[in-house]
Amino acid sequence: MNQETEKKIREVFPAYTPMTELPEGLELETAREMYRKMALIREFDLSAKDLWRAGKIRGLCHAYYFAEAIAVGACSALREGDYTTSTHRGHGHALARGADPGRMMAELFGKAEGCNKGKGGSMHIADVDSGMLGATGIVGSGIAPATGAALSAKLQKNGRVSLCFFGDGGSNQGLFYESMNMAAAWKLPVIFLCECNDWAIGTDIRRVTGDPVIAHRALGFGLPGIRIDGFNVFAVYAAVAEAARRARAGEGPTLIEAKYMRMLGHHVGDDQFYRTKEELERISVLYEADPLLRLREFLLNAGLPPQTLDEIDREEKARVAEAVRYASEDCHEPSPEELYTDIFSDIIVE
Ligand SMILES: Cc1ncc(C[n+]2csc(CCOP(=O)(O)OP(=O)(O)O)c2C)c(N)n1
Repeated sequence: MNQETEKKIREVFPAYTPMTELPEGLELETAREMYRKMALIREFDLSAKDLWRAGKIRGLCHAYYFAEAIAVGACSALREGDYTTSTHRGHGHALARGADPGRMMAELFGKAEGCNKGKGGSMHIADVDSGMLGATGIVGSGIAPATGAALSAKLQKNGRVSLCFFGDGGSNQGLFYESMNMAAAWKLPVIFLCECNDWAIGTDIRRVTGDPVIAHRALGFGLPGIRIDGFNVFAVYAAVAEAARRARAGEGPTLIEAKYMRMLGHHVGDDQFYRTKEELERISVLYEADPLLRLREFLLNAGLPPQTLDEIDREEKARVAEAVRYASEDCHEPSPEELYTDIFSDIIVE
């Protein structure tokens, strides 16, 4: 990226940081696989958007477009067995933890073979086997279960860490403060990761938030709070790796605010007429900071041949196409008898 473009990006997005080197402890092969995960999420959500707009899937559907570096950077710094909770915008979180795209797409189609037997839809994907305890349409409500999972890890001394994703809108929910307070007092191994895009549907953060720097809120609880570039997958990885190290060492929680920008509407059917033409024009420079393209550029500069990355793009596109085919052709509508089963949660966090 040339200096002129970088300057323009910083004017709109001051959190921008260049991707100059691999973070400590991260191999180039792992970074390449992070690219694969980001490409998968991008393709999955662009397909879901088209399918929703074509009337093939029902219920609200929120794209993780342009936030891919946050889920992938964060989940790559976690270990198998660690816990995550998610939001209404959770496809990226589930895929980054390793959930199966076919079963996820079946869930979006409301099919019995879906991760939640077709009863949850886009906003309620859970994949407990991969550590994804659940997404939720109730804004901010993943924060308390993640704190509870961290308490269970602490009591059982199993070395696990719990990470909750939530938005800047979610950060204005009371249970965020209750959870942070309890986690700080009891030094629970939990990471609070705010995906801050400055918008909650059509409400600008500055209208409803006294101090729009979410990271500052950690101060009141005696915790470290950091703000990072959410378009930079390495910055996210490094911040979560350090927070996880702290958590496993018994030093307690961390609040991370990953800044990014929501380039599409709130959900895939939202044409966001509440954003002015001037704002949309102003942020259009951020297409130059596309998190997927930034990682691609880094990998090319590190010596990976373009063919390798093109091949990954093709493979992940094919995976998503197969997921759509599976969901629409091979899967079944749930039977009416299923209506009254699985109504209450029986997930036991071991
Ligand atoms: C408790 C609650 N209040 C309001 C809503 C309606 N609602 C759905 S998404 C949303 C905005 C959430 O914004 P944010 O947490 O910043 O996440 P983003 O959509 O930006 O990823 C709101 C207000 C809801 N689902 N739950």
